Amino acid sequence: MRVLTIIPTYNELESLPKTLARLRSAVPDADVLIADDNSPDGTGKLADEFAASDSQVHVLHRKGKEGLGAAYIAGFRWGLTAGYDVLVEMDADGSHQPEQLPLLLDAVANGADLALGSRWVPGGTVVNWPFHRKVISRGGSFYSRVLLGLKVKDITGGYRAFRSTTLQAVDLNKVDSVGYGFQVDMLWRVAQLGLRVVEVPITFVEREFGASKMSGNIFSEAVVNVTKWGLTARWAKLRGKKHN
Ligand SMILES: Nc1nc2c(ncn2[C@@H]2O[C@H](COP(=O)(O)OP(=O)(O)OP(=O)(O)O)[C@@H](O)[C@H]2O)c(=O)[nH]1
Ligand SMILES: [Mg+2]
Repeated sequence: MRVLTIIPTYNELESLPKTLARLRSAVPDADVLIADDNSPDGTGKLADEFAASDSQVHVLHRKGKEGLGAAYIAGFRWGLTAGYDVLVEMDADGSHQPEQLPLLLDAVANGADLALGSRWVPGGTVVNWPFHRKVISRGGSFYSRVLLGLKVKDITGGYRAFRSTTLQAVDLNKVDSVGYGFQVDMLWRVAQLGLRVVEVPITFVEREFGASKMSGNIFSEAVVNVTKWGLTARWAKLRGKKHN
């Protein structure tokens, strides 16, 4: 399996070198694509330096901050064109431990169309998160699960491995969510296609360096979208039943 790990970055000068070094040593066969949104702190330039000295590291320079979702979509397109079999999402800040990537890759090798790193299944956990973050994450997953009728426990998690055929089956042009909503959006599309989603327990470690890009807008985007998708799907089901 040819694996590409996509790492979106926005001002991750301190975190990126550590994450990259850990990834290259934990899974040396996996190539890396850093998708940088023209970070003012020079992360993109640093990424170029890594790429210059390591032929398995690539950089996608984007013109400005357009959100995590847009960076991943561009990265997916790049990876699909280059012919990778598995495309991985990984944060730059160390929250997604590169040493646990083999667990996700094993799940794909064993038949998963999408392997989800999960904090909220037995064996999964979060290190260094304040109580309110846990409540938001678990509450958000619970709300999405109930509204969308999904069985997955960690719906907003962003440590994921997609089989290339899964991304080919999803209409990427239609995915326009920006923040956490992007993760829910992708999962909702994959689930609707009836593909095989497998949750893998991970230990998520809160970032040590740099600033969070989580914002109120990102949060409300996710809540609004999930509510819209959930109600639309229920309405369609209801109408379908009435016509029968
Ligand atoms: N290219 C790009 N990357 C982004 C953007 N927003 C966030 N990222 C990256 O996406 C990853 C996740 O962002 P974080 O800020 O860590 O979000 P978070 O994990 O929800 O927040 P924390 O828990 O505070 O770390 C990091 O690697 C960021 O650098 C963006 O607009 N463009
Ligand atoms: Mg983070």
